[in-house]
Amino acid sequence: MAGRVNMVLVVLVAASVLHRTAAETYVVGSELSWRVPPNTTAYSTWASAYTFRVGDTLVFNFTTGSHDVAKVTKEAFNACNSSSPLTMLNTGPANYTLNSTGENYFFCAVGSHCSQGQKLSISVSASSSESPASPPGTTSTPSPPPPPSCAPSLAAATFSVIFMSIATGFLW
Ligand SMILES: *[C@@H]1O[C@H](CO)[C@@H](O)[C@H](O)[C@H]1NC(C)=O
Ligand SMILES: *[C@@H]1O[C@H](CO)[C@@H](O)[C@H](O)[C@H]1NC(C)=O
Ligand SMILES: *[C@@H]1O[C@H](CO)[C@@H](O)[C@H](O)[C@H]1NC(C)=O
Ligand SMILES: [Cu+2]
Repeated sequence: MAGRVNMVLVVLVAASVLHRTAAETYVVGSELSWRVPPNTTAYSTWASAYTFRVGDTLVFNFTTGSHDVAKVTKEAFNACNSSSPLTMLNTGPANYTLNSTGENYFFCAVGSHCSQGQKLSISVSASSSESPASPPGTTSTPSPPPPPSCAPSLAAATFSVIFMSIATGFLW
């Protein structure tokens, strides 16, 4: 009896180690932080290194009053139109926890910062969806890439528990 219980425990512990559900936190722009960038591709280049998921948090690091964060529609994003944002974050640093899949659009509504490139569009995946390898990361960013999806290992672990229970049952 003890052997069977131990084996099941080992599998369950392994499953919990492999199954990382922790949401990621991303500092937007990494060391650039949230400011008027030196070029208009800086934030799209930064975003291309990551796979964003619902539940992950974006940290917009800026000084209150110098910048802000407007979450907007695609149309407003393309036009840098800040007249009716979906969400406004005025206090920096500002955390935004992603809560919807698909494209999410953000820009700074101060002055002409948006048209100068202080804008970020990201593609957000479902939190539990399976994702293959991380996209090729830019070597200029120090942040680690997001962990791989945990779905396959959890399925494998569950199967192992069932299989071992049956197998040890037969041995008795
Ligand atoms: C744009 O600015 C970012 C941030 O400073 C920098 O990493 C990147 O190399 C620049 N890209 C170009 C094309 O100059
Ligand atoms: C924002 O996120 C950072 C990093 O996780 C955390 O240290 C900070 O306390 C958060 N700030 C707020 C206001 O939640
Ligand atoms: C997502 O979060 C924002 C900011 O907290 C909130 O305004 C918005 O209603 C949320 N959307 C959904 C679909 O929960
Ligand atoms: Cu700004």
